[in-house]
Amino acid sequence: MRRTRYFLPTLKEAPREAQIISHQLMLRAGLIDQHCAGIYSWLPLGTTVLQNIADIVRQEQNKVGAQEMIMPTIQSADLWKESGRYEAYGEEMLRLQDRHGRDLLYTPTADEVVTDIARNHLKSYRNLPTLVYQIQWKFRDEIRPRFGVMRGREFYMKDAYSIDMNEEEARASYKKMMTAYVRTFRRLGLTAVPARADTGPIGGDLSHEFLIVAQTGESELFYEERLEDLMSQEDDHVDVDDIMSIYAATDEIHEADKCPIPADKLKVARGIEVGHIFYFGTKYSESLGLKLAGPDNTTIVPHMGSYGIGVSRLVAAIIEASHDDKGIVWPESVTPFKIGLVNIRVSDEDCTAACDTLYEEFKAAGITVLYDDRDERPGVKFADMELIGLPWQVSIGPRGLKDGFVELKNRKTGEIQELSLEDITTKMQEHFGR
Ligand code: P5A
Repeated sequence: MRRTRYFLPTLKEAPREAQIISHQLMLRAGLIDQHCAGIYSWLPLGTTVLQNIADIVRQEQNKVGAQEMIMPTIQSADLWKESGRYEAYGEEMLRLQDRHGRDLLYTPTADEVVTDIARNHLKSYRNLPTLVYQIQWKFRDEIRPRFGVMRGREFYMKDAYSIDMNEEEARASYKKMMTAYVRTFRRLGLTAVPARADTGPIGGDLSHEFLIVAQTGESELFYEERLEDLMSQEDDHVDVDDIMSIYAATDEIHEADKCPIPADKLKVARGIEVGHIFYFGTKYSESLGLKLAGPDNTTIVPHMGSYGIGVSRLVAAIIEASHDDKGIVWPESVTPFKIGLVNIRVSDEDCTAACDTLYEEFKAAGITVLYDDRDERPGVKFADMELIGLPWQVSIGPRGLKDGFVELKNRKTGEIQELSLEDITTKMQEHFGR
């Protein structure tokens, strides 16, 4: 993508209303635009990151056998009246009416709709286990939306739902999802801590919150240190029983005098909740009358769970976990472009020719690249590149070119290498396995 053609409005200063670094950087790097309180437009750069995160979430859901579907954002209130949550949900629910005066609402979650679909279409225990998910916008009329997309009113969530014939099978689905979560957060370059949590208004009896350790986190977190290593190791292997056996709790349920972890192994930190999973038994299957034929002429009431990941919140959480004083430092797995190519002097013919060639080569190799071809001062271009945080910067100036080299900079380490024009493409192709 050529920068002269790309809609990327960067800002030198952060707007005053942005209190935390991720919100400041998201506004400055042109990822989002505030529409009104807690509601944002995603600009091209932000949209690409959001979709890259959603893709990783999707791949890991598919890998454990969850099936993607799409449920409505506007839902009929009838179903919620039936489950008893239309009144109970309170002011966080955005309620609307259609032209016939029928009550509707904008989905804050889809437990009711999934249960309704199941009761319409599932007949027998042989249809179980059923594991489905969607990646869909949600709305919660938060009383105090803040920190940008971290706590928005409209936000993007992956919500999965499991339907099983009994508690034992439901716990197996829960562990499957837990495995998918561990792999997802590892691939996003994050260390997420799965903390035992109260189930809150969702109800039920088994629940974990996944929290990213960051100073600006809203929750306080207590956990055994070795959990960090298990959650951040780089392979696909997940020992879910081991992970679930390790102590981790938020301040809501942590009791210092009952903590099983010796003080020298206990870590205390702040965390951002990026995921929350629940096993809630027969809560919705009972209230909405989901019954299936069981074995030997019996009837079963399925056991259910629901599993959320805050996809839009993750964009902010990744920035909280990965930035420096110059800007964002994207992990390679979610970066909007792999390479930022800087033409230091567009008026120099050789320089521009070399940049154009390299740009075409990267594209041909399937490596995404943002090419800063603007007629701007180098300082402005470099500051922008640092701000938007692409993992690799390639810069070409007349002086280096005369001696036959271009500069390759690693955004994270700051390490700079001088390479020939030929070597740079090969090196990047090898690095990205192209
Ligand atoms: C689980 C899936 C649920 O809604 N029902 C379906 C369950 N859980 S939850 O914990 O309430 O939300 C899941 C994740 O969504 C993110 N999230 C938010 N992100 C941005 N702004 C908000 N206002 C917001 N509220 C929830 C969190 O990451 C949460 O873990």
